[in-house]
Amino acid sequence: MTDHRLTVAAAQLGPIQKAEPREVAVARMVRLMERAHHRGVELVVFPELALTTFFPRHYCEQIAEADPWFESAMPSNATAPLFEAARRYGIGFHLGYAELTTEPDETGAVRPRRFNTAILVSPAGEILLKYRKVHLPGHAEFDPRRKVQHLEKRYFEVGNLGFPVIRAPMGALPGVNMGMMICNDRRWPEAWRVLGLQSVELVMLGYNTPSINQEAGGFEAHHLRVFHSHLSIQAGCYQNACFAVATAKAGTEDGCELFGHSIIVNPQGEIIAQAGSWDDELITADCDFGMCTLGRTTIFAFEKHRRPEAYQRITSQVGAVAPPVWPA
Ligand code: CDT
Repeated sequence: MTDHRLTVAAAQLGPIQKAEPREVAVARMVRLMERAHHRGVELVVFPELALTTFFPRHYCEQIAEADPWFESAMPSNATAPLFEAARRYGIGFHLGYAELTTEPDETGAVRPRRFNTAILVSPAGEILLKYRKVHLPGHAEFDPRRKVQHLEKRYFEVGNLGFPVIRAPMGALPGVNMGMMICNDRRWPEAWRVLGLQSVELVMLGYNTPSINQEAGGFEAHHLRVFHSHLSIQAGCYQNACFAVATAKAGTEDGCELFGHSIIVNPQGEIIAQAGSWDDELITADCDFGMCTLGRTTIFAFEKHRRPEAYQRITSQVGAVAPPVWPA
């Protein structure tokens, strides 16, 4: 029987404080890759913005003041040890980071651009796939009502690469269909379905999610924050017949708590591994991609059952409209 299994890990990171240089974070990540190697892992998934503190909680009047938190080269001197570890151990990895690039915008003007980005790197150290976060939560201006800011809309542009999927060798497998999303994207079924429509088998995603909802638009109990994260990922996997490795940054960072609870989920929507600490922690699972077949050929055989003609509102409309009122 053909073996379709890949051993994957979520490499959860404990907090990275504001003053900590990225070299310290990279050294921690290399240690996690070494542990992954000892546990037979073939692909490691690191969190969103894994190299620094979650800096969108800090306000800078001039956006360029935040540039020290961004990477303008990948790899760089500071991140090269991750690529070297990948080659040394023969392990692929997924990395989230803040990307500063100079490239044309939609009008053709060449200018500095900032994205919340993730890459997938092969065991040979080549970048196989890049994704730029589409759903940016939070706000663009300083909000005096909030105890903690969430300024992703200030520091990042909306990702312009869609939701790409690549089929590439990984571990002992000749090809795995791999795609990415970042943090808030996991709450949007549209993102999962766009990946599902490209036959994704493994979704990699990193997140930084505060334990407390600072939006203060209504009460959200602490435990429900974790529940909603897991619910979204488990539903995404089930409805698109894929695995997901969802990796958190966890613990108290710059005085703000991030809830951790990294998970690996199978195509039945079951959690097959879960982090128990709010620290650097490696959780692993064997993903048998043969498990994707059941959903894909039965209840979620898209080619047989999807009705895009009835979904027109999904792409033509952004906000919700009010329904007609009865009686007409
Ligand atoms: N990083 C990220 O996208 N975090 C969001 C928190 C939203 S609160 C403004 C999340 O959806 O987990």
